[in-house]
Amino acid sequence: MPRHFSIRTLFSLFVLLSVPFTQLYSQTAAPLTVPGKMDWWRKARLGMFIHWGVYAVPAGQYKDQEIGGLGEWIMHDASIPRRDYEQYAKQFNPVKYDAEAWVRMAKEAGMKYIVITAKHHDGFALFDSKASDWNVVKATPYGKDLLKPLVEACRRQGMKLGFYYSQANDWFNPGGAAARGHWDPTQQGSMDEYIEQVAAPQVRELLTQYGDVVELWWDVPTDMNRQRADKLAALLSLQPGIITNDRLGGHYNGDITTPEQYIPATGIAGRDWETCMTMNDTWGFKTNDNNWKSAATLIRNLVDIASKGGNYLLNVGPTAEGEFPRPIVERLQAIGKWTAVNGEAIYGTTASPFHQLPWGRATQRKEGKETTLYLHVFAWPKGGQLLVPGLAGAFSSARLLSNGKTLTCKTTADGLVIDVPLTAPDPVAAVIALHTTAPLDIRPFAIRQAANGALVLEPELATIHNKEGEASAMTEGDWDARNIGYWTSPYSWISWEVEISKPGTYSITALAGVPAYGNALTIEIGGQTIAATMDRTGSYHQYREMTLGKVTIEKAGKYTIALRPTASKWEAINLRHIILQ
Ligand code: FHN
Repeated sequence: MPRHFSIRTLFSLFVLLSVPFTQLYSQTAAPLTVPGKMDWWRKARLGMFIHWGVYAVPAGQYKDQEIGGLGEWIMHDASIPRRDYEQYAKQFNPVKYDAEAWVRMAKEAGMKYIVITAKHHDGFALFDSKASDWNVVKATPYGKDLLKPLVEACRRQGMKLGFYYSQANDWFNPGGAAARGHWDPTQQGSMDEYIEQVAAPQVRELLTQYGDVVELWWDVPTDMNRQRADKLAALLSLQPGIITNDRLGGHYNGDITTPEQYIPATGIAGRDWETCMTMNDTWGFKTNDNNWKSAATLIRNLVDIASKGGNYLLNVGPTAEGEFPRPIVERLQAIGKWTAVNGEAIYGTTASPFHQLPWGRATQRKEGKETTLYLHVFAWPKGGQLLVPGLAGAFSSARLLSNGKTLTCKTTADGLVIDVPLTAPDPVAAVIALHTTAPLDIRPFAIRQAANGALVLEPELATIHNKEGEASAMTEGDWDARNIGYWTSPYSWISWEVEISKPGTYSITALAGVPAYGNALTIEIGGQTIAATMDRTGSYHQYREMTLGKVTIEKAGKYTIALRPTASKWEAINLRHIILQ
């Protein structure tokens, strides 16, 4: 047994030996019954995904052509014959690979675990596998196992390490599946033999020769059936307490759900979940993909995900020489600068207790009777006061994490008002910590009319109702101009809680971007339903004020305003706001 199996593993092995195997992997693949195995993971919040392999050599180009799509899919997308693709392996010589530096950059960014592609869909193993010669030791001039140095560096620096393994898609080893069909006769073969002779032995190698493995990240279960999945799932007991995801196939749902390239609008109730995301548009390195997300976006994504109780698995695609591209290094440094100051508001916290906040997100930390609320302010208030809508109860003080400064706060009918500096201590996400020993008391917040009588309904104060499993409408955009977007499903609807103090007849207008040929929807308020249409503006980003109709409110009071698409005439739109005037 490798010398660096941790105490955790030894303890878990003891637990396992006392549990009949049949109980370990139940039919619905309930997580391995090692008590508390998710605890560290739920505290970690931020991990590094690494997509690295032979595909970094062509890096998006084939026969002098730019190949669109994901860098790691180039063999498939350009239908590159195996014998041609093998030539890239002969050029794969990552002489600049420095595992210590990689781990240090992840650690300094505030990442608590790394998941690396041990083998992606092109079948190329980054490790010394006896199950297939299509690996870095046998097929490249580099000739050495790439995972072992990373394992050592992680152990030395206290970083947890997991492996991504493409268990079904394998475009090189005969019998492997291909999501959109094979293109090279040499790919033909029995998938069951491929599972038996390549996938299962390689997963066993990964789970027995590289110390503690904290995550096994299955991916794209093309042609996976129960019988094939069982063979692979059974191997997980080699690593007691290992965490796996929902992508094995064969109806295994693993321990975590894996939203990819998006953040679920309201998290995923009842599941641990991990949003995986690229910093540009490709997982594997591409020379010409420079569509980088800003560091601010990445930091706010981390906050948004933590506020919904999820983890962020942020991707790095190293070059064929073994280096992180400069734009990635810069973003990791910026994330590290932010987490160094504000990490206590992320690590070990749980989801926000608020339904919605107009200026940003919240996380919380409970320790016995002590609750610390962390307010992550993206849109800093202009007038020197921050309203936390609906928050009642006494808060002794508020503290700016950036400099420890104490802020005064007072309770009002609308919620807690905090006196804040006129300029944001951090333009990306400034964090205010509120501390209380009393149970949190958050009242439903109703939007009130402005002094001129206007009732402005903004995205971040809306409740977005998505149908389970449907495409989810969500808020998006810059924090000085948020909109509700991805509103593709007519079953998603939105509502606001409002308080109308002045009865009368109100016009209802919308500021929307309507790319399609008009939309139909209904507006419900106080038992009245107004049918409305939205005229085409030309694109999501061409916003125009449009009149939706009129409504008469007879009585002052609290109301719910609901906007429901008309299913027969609905196309996605971007909605910036609704105003009743
Ligand atoms: O096809 C893969 C893709 O290459 C990449 O590995 C992502 C990462 O989550 N997973 C699959 C696409 O969903």
